[in-house]
Amino acid sequence: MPIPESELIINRDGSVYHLNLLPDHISETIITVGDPERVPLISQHFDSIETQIHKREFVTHVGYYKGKRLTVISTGMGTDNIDILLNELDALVNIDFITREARPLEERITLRIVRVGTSGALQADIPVGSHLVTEHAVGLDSLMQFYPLVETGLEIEVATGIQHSLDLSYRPYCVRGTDLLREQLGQGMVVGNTLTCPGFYGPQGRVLRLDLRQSDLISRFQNFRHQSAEGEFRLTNFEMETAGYYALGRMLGHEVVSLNAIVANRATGEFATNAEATVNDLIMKTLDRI
Ligand code: R1P
Ligand code: URA
Repeated sequence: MPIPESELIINRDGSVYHLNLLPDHISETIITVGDPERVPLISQHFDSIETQIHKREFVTHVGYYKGKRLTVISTGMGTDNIDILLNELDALVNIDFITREARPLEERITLRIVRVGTSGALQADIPVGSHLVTEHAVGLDSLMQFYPLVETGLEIEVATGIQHSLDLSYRPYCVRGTDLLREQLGQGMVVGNTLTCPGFYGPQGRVLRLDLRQSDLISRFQNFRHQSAEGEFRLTNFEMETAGYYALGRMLGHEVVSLNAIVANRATGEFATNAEATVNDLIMKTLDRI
């Protein structure tokens, strides 16, 4: 059955609705960033840029780095944007835009998607200026209320434990990322478990003029532990997208990894004096390992 025009929206020029990209535009390896201004910071290292397109917060540069074709896309903030990003990227490679049918299984393409983002550490032993690769992502956002994500026993145990320790009325979701990309790109980085929050202030325990429902939210995040045969699980850092990537990546069959430049530490109260350098170092590591 063809996918109706209202579900897969194709612009008049044949590009997908929000990303504004044609199927031919993207490469199979994609670097994603939150901040649109981070896109040229990455593509400035390319040998050549063949395509530059933008719509809303989605800025895309496609080009070659040391002979390898790469795409860099900005997403803006939050997992609602990651829902758009992953569904539209997948449509570009796995749905025929002429027939509007999903490609048969044997023709499906697996994208390699690397998030290069900033993040706050939750634990004192993860210093500002370090780089962290996400092993498990836990989503406090509502995105997985709408998809039939299949989680392992351990993932459900961790998510249920977090629900109880935060006194939440819903169960968060937990997804372990794919090992291959984490090992390739995360060499020498702190390996951590990332909490994805549906906001930067209250949901990350920041108080400016508004009090929190739970004044000890940060220490609840910091002190959460889950023991299993695989060892002790603790939350290491938080940000606003990773769990959406890991969950949609698993369901759509794409390899995804989240690399985090630690710019704040909520245990010590520090913010990086040179966050740009930490992000730039992470960009160079990513380009050289991808
Ligand atoms: C908040 O400042 C933003 O920074 C982090 C969070 O996930 C959120 O998007 O990531 P980026 O630096 O990739 O935007
Ligand atoms: N991004 C976040 O979402 N939180 C932080 O503390 C730092 C960067």
